[in-house]
Amino acid sequence: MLEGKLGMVFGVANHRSIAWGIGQALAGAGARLAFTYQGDRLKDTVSDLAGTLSGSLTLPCDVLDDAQVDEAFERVDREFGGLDILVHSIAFAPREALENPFVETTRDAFNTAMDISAYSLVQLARKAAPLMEKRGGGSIITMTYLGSGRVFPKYNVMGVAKAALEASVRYLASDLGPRNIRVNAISAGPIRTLAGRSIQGFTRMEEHVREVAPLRRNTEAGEVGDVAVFLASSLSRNVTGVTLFCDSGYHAMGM
Ligand code: NAD
Ligand code: 0WE
Repeated sequence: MLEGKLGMVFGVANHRSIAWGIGQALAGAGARLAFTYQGDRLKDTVSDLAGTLSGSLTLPCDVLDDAQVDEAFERVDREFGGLDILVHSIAFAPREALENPFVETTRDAFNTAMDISAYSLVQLARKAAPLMEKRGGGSIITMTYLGSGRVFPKYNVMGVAKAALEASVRYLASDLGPRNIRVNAISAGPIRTLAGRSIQGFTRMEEHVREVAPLRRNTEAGEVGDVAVFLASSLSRNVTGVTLFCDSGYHAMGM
């Protein structure tokens, strides 16, 4: 499905990361990938994971550092000569902003969450566009959560950032569509990743999903990966600006 395609995957922290589930699925479908990691701390883990996929690259990229972002795209341009797929699987809010009541969110915490979790998609899309244009178009995929549109206790400023992210998907789709670059989001159900499992009450949330979601089970990173293969492939060539749910159908329920 993705034979000969070139991709860049942002957001692998360890083997549980949704970005890793997506990377494995894209590579399984034939794509060659560059994985970026945030900070030296993650270098060895991400290099070891990427090393299990043939032809892959590993590069540093903290989205708060414009120089690192520029360097990452320059290297991919040099080594790949273009880009077909970009996966954005990055989010962060200061811990206290996910623990205290939302009304207590500081300006700093609000800005940090928006910068890393929403603005970074705009930044990466702008950098990817010229590389994708060289290939006649491309597919940009980001990760979101149902907390963008409804209140999940303690998701707080992340919900606000995801609302901005989903709106950014639509505005980016509008800007980049004429260059045959599609922009879509996958809204995943709760998954026990580094970012997921540190949330208190995560086990209760999983139990709840298992009880009420139409498919009566939770979401796995590999299933999100398979949706990403669809969004990266020509099967979705007429799909852009959408948020696709991969959540056992949970979003459809009112009770
Ligand atoms: P994760 O912790 O494995 O991934 C989050 C990634 O964000 C990490 O790799 C981290 O290094 C990266 N990151 C944070 N700050 C960064 C920065 N300044 N520069 C570059 N990278 C930075 O957790 P995950 O659950 O795989 O999260 C990936 C995405 O999926 C996030 O957008 C998250 O909101 C979304 N999501 C997660 C769930 C869930 O339940 N786990 C559900 C729906 C959506
Ligand atoms: O997007 C997320 C979580 C992202 C996240 C996680 C952390 C934990 C560690 C962002 N920033 C931080 N900062 C930290 O210091 N998810 C979709 C997972 C998640 O988080 C929740 C959820 C779900 C699901 C928080 C409350 C309720 C549900």
